[in-house]
Amino acid sequence: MTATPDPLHRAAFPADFTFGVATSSFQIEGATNADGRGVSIWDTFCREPGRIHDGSTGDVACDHYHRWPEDLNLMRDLGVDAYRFSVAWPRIQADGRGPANTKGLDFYDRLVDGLLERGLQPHMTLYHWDLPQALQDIGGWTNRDVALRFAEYARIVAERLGGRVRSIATLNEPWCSSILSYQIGEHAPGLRDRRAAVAAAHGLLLGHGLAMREMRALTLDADLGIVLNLNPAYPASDRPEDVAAARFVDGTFNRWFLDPILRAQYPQDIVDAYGADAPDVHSGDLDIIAAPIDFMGVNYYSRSVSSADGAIRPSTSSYTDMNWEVYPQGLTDLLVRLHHDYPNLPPIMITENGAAYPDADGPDEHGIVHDPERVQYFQQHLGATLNAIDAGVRVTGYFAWSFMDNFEWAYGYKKRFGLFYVNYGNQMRHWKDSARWYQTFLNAAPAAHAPQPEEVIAAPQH
Ligand code: IFM
Repeated sequence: MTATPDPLHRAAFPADFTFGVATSSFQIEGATNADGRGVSIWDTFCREPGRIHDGSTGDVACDHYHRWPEDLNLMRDLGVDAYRFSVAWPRIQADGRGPANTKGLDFYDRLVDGLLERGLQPHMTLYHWDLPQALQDIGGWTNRDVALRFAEYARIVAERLGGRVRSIATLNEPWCSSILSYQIGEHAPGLRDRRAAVAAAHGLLLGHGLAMREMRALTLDADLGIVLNLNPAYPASDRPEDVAAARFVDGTFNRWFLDPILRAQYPQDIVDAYGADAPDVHSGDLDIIAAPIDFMGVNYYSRSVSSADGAIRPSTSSYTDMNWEVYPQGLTDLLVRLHHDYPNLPPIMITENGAAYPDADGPDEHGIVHDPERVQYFQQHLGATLNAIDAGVRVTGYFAWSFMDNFEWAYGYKKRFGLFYVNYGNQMRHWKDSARWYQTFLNAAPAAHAPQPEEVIAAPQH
């Protein structure tokens, strides 16, 4: 295995490796009433008292709906190859069905053209949680009709934009839009019902498979796939009960989504554990869900450590502002494990990786935010990615989460994940040291000698 070069630079990665940044529609766009957009479940959820920690909404967010040209300019200055964004379903079909809203499609059309004009590859996600409220009113993802509506929406968007984007992911993190949303109740629609959550997970996967079928029929050049958030589960000890606890976490979090997509089956141990709450799988569903994909998107943030008595928090580790353990080795382990356990695995794109830190001091007198912990987080996880590539795993891209600070769901605007700092008072974007570091990493030629610190900090071009 090659040791991670110090300092790390992109030349250590395969020449065609894609580096990008990622966001999602509801977290940045704002303009929730513009141009015929319908109401999403997150608009509703934000208005329910106590749901969002700081009482905020997505009404303005980063105002990206109006400021996208400046944001794309910043991405170009940053030097990334690619931008991963998501399409807001209620902008395309206000109630989740029926004819497309042209003005909604026009927005993403301009965005895609704006990316291409700046030499940036568009990577599009169709569903990053902003379900039209009208579809929640008929049961959301627990209603199989919603999976059919999703396939129809996917066709509409792919017909209009699919010829110009590099990849299309159907869903982002179906664990979050099912278990976290219908069982744990932390995300919209905020239910606490395991049976509904498991049904929603199945509905989402079915929607993914049906959307794949619709989009394949269009014979696009874009790669088609899905994005899962995966959480490697480690036992706290070798005791059989701790090992079993970790296996259960792995089963509900990871295998529940990986196995149907890559093996056309649900993991039997978890089907048994769910008992009467297991999903109602119709004949043919699993073949639809297991339609071949061109890439597997992996979002990695942290790991879990399980014991028979519950989750453990290793005391020697450091934690991000989300209280998530910083554990880069988990990314290498996860990628290697996927490679070994799933013979049908297509190339992996790391579609999200990043860390929230408070950035409490805000911009300094030069307008720069100093975020050394985030710089270190990115360095460590890019190194962990490189180690997996060296171990033989096919990883083709890495997208930092996030391009800029944004609406962090139930946490509102208090958690900052951005490479760029957003002043929500005046909507100014500020470079953080992590953005400057990424810029240097992306632009640096392989060094013939170990550069001194002043050589590796490039001045931002903005
Ligand atoms: O902000 C989210 C994103 O929407 C989905 N993946 C995890 C990120 C950090 O929580």
